[in-house]
Amino acid sequence: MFDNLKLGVISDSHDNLNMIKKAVNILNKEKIDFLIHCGDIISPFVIRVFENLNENVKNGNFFGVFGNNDGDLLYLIEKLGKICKLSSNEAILDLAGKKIYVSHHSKVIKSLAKSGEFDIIATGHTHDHNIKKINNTLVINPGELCGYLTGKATFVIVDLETMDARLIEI
Ligand SMILES: [Mn+2]
Repeated sequence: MFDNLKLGVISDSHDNLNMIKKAVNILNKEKIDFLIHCGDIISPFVIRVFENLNENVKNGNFFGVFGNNDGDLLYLIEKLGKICKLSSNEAILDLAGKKIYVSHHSKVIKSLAKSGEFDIIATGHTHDHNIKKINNTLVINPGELCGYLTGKATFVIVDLETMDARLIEI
């Protein structure tokens, strides 16, 4: 049986290696095909844990944008950049025929969703998870992987065929 393609969406991991490790284990078990990090990665040393992602994901299917707290851009690009395609403010992706917009934070998400240009819009920053549909656009904030502010470490897995988005709490 052929499995539908799956997209993992994570954000605001803020160096919590323990939670990143748990998330990577779940993402590997779920056999995700693509992974997006919506920013606030912080230290380049997180590569140690992210490099345990399934080969398929870390060989060209891991994407990220910088958040407002990402300071060491040089080493993030040098270290994490080995397995993650990093963009500065925003990324526009085409994954399995789905158009995806990624930004750590934006004030025009609603307008962008209403434009109908994207199938998925993924953001972070607020640390609060939120999954909603605006017309035909799936708007996702996976919440905080670090769990520091809300006490809940969360992320999202999207089935790219059914466009069903599942919130996972670690
Ligand atoms: Mn943050």
